Amino acid sequence: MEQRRTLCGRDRHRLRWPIHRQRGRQSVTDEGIACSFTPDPDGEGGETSTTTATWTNRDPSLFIEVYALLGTDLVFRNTIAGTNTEVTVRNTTPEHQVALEFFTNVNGDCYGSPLFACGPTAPPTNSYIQGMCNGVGTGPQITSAVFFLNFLFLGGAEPPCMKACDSNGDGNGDLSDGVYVLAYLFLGGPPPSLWVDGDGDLVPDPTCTPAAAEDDCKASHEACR
Ligand SMILES: [Ca+2]
Ligand SMILES: [Ca+2]
Repeated sequence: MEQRRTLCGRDRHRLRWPIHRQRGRQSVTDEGIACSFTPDPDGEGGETSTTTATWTNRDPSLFIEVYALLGTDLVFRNTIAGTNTEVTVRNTTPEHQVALEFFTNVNGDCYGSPLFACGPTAPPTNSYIQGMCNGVGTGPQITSAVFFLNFLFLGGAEPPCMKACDSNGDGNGDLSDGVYVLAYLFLGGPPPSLWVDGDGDLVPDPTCTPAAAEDDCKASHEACR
């Protein structure tokens, strides 16, 4: 065993991909790799931010090489024992992926696996229909305008997706948004600006819009799930 380890260690750079990457250890992890990102605790730059990768390891390798991957920029970080199922890579950003290459000997020759890479899991994107402040149904009704006015002035329930209550799209949520919805419903006023004409009849339809991070959208609207 020791002799084979030495062989793999000695030859691994010469035998690095593309020579052997598509052979050998194609399925060393049972369920792929999962990653999570931990930002710098003091929030002042990324010196101590980390990305941790975990995986199952049903067939331990001789060793595993660990890389940080940013776009197409692959940077070697370190080599860890083949029995590991977790590694933490430092000085990463949320955009970084951790890439692993598993090495072993096959018939006395050293093989590296294809790269297994993962990035932090993006939070799910909530979607909303602009103008539908209460998030119920498929388009604004008088109840959604009343819901927003209740929230603004009477301490009513918080909207599931605050951005949706900005019916006229001016960036503020206020009384004019309730008026805008009522004008749309009863006076032939324009629909909310984020609606698009989904069926081609030249009339904008209630449209699910993915919320941006700053949109304060805690849950998807019922019709957008
Ligand atoms: Ca508004
Ligand atoms: Ca339409």
